Amino acid sequence: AENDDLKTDIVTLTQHILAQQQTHAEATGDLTILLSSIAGRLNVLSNVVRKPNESIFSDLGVTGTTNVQQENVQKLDVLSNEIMINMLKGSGRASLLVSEENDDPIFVDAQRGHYCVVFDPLDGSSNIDCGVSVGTIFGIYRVKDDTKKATLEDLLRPGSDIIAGGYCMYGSYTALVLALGGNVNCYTLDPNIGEFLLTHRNMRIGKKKIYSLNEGYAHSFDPAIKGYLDSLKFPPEGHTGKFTPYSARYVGSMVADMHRTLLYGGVFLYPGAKLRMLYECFPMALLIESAGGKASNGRKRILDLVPTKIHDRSPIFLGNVEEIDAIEGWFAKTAKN
Ligand code: P6P
Repeated sequence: AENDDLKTDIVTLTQHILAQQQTHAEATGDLTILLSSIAGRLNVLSNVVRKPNESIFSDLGVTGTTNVQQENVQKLDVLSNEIMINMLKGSGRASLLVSEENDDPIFVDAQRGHYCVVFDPLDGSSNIDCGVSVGTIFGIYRVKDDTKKATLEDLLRPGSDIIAGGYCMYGSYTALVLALGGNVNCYTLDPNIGEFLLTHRNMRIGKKKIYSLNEGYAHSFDPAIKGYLDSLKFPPEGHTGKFTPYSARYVGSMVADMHRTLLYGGVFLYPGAKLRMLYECFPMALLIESAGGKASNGRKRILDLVPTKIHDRSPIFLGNVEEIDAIEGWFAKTAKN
């Protein structure tokens, strides 16, 4: 038939989430509406990030202000943040928002505000000017008590209470990777129709031997990290025969380093307490665990951590189970010495 070359089994993100909703009799559709609202806006952000010279702010560059992390804020950070906040308020499904760009939490009077959303609107934005992939990271929690207004207690709880998490990477292609209901699915944006299409169903972490971290901090690495890294780079004492060292890959944009780790495998390390628990560590830990990997702070499962403040940070090691087990082994061994 003339349509043979037209793929007819395309599944859009909204259709796929709706299909998953059907499997939960008690589902009200609120989460579907929230996730579809987020996806719709990530499509807009993908456009904004790629055409900075046409974005609302004509002159790019530093705004001169700094965010709660004392980092220079690129105008696209500000724009992306406003786009995300306005969309989430408009969805009527979220009653508490925490953004990397806002010192304080944002409480929303929502018609059905059963969810809290945490997000980094444009992670890795210091890479924008050199054209490296950046991304949006988000996590979703359900409020503990529907009869009460949301409070910070709805977020200062174990990371394992997160019910959905994901990122959207604005790279050579735009990929939205979502962990929901124990599965990880990747939806790739088709810019011709403005839809995210299901391209990787039930993702499982790859198995390549790659390690990823900023070795510029080697002078201050914990002995456990130094021991672990040396074991990837050099053959053990007395080793004979072939030795295949790991490959080193580091983009410096968490979403890009995470996407590669998920697709290809390996291990991503950020030993310093820089990455934020709520909207970087927890969504990435949910994703990597749902894809058969592991995420730890060297001593504890990331999702077992409980933040005390909304911008709390944590060291994070994520990737193949055997790599994270090895890192935890090095911490246990060096702690005894
Ligand atoms: P460093 C980007 O600024 C970021 O928040 C993450 O996206 C990235 O993984 C990390 O910081 C890079 O930090 O210290 O290597 O520049």
